[in-house]
Amino acid sequence: MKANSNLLKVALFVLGNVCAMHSFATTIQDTVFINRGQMMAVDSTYIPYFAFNSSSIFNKENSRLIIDTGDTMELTVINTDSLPHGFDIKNYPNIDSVIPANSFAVISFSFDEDGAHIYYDHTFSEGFRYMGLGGMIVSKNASINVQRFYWNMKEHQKEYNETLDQGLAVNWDEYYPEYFTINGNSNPHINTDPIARVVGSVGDTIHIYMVNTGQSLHSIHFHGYHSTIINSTKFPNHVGRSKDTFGVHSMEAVVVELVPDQVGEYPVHDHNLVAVSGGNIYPNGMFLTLLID
Ligand SMILES: [Cu+2]
Repeated sequence: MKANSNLLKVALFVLGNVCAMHSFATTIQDTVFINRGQMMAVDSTYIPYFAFNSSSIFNKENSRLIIDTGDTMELTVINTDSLPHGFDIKNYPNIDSVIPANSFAVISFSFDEDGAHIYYDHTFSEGFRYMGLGGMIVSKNASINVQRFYWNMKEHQKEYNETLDQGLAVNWDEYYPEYFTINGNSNPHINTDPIARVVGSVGDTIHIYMVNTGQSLHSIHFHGYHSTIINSTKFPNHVGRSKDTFGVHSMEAVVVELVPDQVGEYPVHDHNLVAVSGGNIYPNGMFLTLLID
């Protein structure tokens, strides 16, 4: 009887380990479509645009790809456009995929640490990425119990999108963007996006995942609170700094932790003044509020 019960214990132990291993390394599937469309800016101006969407219907907001740390994502990328497009992940080795018109590719990736990453179209000197094809991948450590918000920041100069749309080159030295978006929206619409608009309570632990898929530097200024950098792709040595302004360079990611210490509604905005406008109208740019009760 003793021997049998030991055998049972061993069997349960092995089974337990197999289950634990299984729950640690899952492969998940997702699909994004490369869609061509027109982005309606905050003043109802239309701008030639592309986006990675979850269906073949164009939407100016790029899909967020969310993956648990340690899992593998098998992503099908379907190109619905009449031109070839690329798929790459910033700072990730050996992807560099080019997808012919009306074709698809399957791309696998995984991340070990909690953080924000950028997937994008690297072709056409990143002209298509500027025109919209830049999205966020979130690698989420599910054992960290926090509230998460996501800001994919871009800026646009209508004339540049139109020039690139004709297959022509632009001079980035003369770039002067007039529209500024987070997840495709400008103020006041950013505040109606529950993924972007920070709502919480005093004492909450809030993580804000920021990526800049535009061309310009965005310096994000928080009123009311300091936050702590917990992840930075460009300046890993800045992790741990507690500040109220966070520079996010083009094609870089920064994750900050906010633990509100007071009640209130406080603005967050790009510290560069033009970035708080949209089509020359203030404050229709990169501007939202934190609402803390
Ligand atoms: Cu301010």
